[in-house]
Amino acid sequence: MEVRRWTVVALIVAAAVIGTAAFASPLTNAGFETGDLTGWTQNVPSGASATVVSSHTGDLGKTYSPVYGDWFALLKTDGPGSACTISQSVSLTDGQTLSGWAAFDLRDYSPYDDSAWVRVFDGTGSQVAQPWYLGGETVDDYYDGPWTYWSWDAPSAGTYTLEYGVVNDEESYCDSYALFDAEEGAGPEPGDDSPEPATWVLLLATGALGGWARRRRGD
Ligand SMILES: [Ca+2]
Ligand SMILES: [Ca+2]
Ligand SMILES: [Ca+2]
Repeated sequence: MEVRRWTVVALIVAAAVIGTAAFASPLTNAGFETGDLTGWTQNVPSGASATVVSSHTGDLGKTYSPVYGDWFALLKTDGPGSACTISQSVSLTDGQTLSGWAAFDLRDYSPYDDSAWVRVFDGTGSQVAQPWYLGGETVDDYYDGPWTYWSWDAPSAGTYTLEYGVVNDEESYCDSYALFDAEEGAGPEPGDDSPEPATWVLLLATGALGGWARRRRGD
């Protein structure tokens, strides 16, 4: 009987370890904690920029800090029709999740509706999803938007390309900014008060150990 109990405990602990590993991002340098764009392919037209920064101030005065760690990516427009992007190809399993945080510092006014996005392309280069998008047509002039969480689950196993982008609308004046960050390893989401699945498993394991110890003492 004792061997069986230890087997159950070992299985529970193993599940906790696997559960924790499942939260690690499949992306390289997902949160830009190298302090640069290592792992990302840049498509930066003349006049635009893609940098990694530790803070940014919107033109309405909002101060942005990293969601995770010390760094986030900051993309600035040029254009029109000439998007500034960074992208990364990644091999995903069926149902595997990509997630992160994005914010838009619009610095233009109607009808010059600059826009920013998170897009996913499949192995043939076709767009399969746009998990996050903001354009000047839906927000106030000079909008300093909040960090917003996005996530996307791969519909099947394969190689996908994640793209972060920003673009000017109609003309090249009044450049806007898009901000991107992501979680690189294990840990709870900001604002999420409920325990992660791995935490639940650990709590169950603790309970199982406690029950076993009580039985050993004959309580
Ligand atoms: Ca970061
Ligand atoms: Ca703004
Ligand atoms: Ca503009």
